[in-house]
Amino acid sequence: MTEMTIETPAAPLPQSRHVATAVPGPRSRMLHQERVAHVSAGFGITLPVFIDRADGGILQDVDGNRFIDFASGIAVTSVGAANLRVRQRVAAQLDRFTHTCFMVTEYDSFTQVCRWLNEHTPGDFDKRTALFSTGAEAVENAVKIARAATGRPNVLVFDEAYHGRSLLTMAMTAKVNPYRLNFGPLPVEVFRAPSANPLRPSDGGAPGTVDAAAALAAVEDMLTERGPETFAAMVIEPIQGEGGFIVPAPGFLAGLRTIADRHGIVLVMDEIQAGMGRTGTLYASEYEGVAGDLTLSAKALAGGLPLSAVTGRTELMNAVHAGGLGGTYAGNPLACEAALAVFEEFEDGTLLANARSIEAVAREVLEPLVAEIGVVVQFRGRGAMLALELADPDTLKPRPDLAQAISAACHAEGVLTLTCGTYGNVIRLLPPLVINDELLRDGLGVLSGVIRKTAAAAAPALSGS
Ligand code: PLZ
Repeated sequence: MTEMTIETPAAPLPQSRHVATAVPGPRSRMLHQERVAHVSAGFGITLPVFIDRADGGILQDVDGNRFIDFASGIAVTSVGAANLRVRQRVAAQLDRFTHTCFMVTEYDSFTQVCRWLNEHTPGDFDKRTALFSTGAEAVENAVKIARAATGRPNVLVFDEAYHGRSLLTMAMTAKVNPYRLNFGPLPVEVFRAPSANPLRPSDGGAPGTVDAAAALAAVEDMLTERGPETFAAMVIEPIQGEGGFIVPAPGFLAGLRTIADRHGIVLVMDEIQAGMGRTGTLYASEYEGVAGDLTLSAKALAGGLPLSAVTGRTELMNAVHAGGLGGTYAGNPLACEAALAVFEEFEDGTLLANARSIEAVAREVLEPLVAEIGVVVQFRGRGAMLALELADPDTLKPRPDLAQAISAACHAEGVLTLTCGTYGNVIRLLPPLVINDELLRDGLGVLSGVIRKTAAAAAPALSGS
């Protein structure tokens, strides 16, 4: 048997955009053909290039193309995809052991991750944490905990929500295609209330007319009709992610807090996409001064390793019978070490400041497009969770065709953008918080150039040119 050695790349990955071939290049095309021959067709793909290395703000593919990363693996690699602290801690743990199963024998890193989350999640009350692996698992377990604590069955969720792909969480997710199509029947205990989307009010009112009070009255009506005493939990994203990077009307989250308190409903803050520093505060709900009874963390929590958490009031977290929570890989030791490295990265406040300066730079480059180009109807978001919505400026009819065309053109020029939204007409930016200023400006420059070109080609009258 030949001896294996771990080769660490000697040279740092250049932090510059470089388009060496057509995108995707020949090697990626070949690998993609092989993928199709072996991988279930059920997985979609945003950009079919195969990644060889990633670090900082760059993804390098097998053809030598270097893409500016405006995706972070969907808000995961906030500290970079090859963060030194993460690599060192995980490597040291690899040498000790990879797994014991926390339900079989214990290890201290699990406790330390829970301790940090108890201390840093919103809410000035005594807390406990439970660790799992994926975001959907955190959501499912929050519902289990809320049911065990309240003895009630029902769950309230909102328009435009995304909470996962497992059977319960896909029922909690609003969008049918691709998430729910063909996968029913769905659990019947999930009810959906209007959200407070400032651009597209659920009540069909004119844009900008939504106020939190009206949306909250609709939530109360919904609860009254179904019986508030049947609801265990109310689950909300402080900024809705997959649904379109929607920042709810001010006061909406605080109003939900009041309603939850009035009816003894557990308020679950799904911070899986918006949390862990993404928006410039550790948790996005801090902007509204609202604390969930349970707060969910995942994605960026462990710098790319699978780890998720439910953190919340001790009386809720401890209402579950011993043995009621768990999972073979829940709080895997490699993932826990990675999370401890991520916490160290957040310690001096630089990453949070980076998120805020990413917003400032992106606002400077992208916000003028709203006035300049009719179909860019809104620039929104917080910190490094930002989006542009494409729609007809008069009717607000969504233009997913333009969002797709713009995104594809960015990909061809070496900038990895993602789309989102109920209508697929939103371009979202989720750069790693460690992206340098030059790369950020280069990527934003490509995006704004592409938007101008695409809008002008699609509808000269609307582009203002
Ligand atoms: N809650 C708020 O954003 C995951 C989904 C990608 P998992 N969002 C990315 C896809 O198409 O599958 C997400 C989220 C919020 C829960 C989840 C679910 O987290 O780790 O994907 O299970």
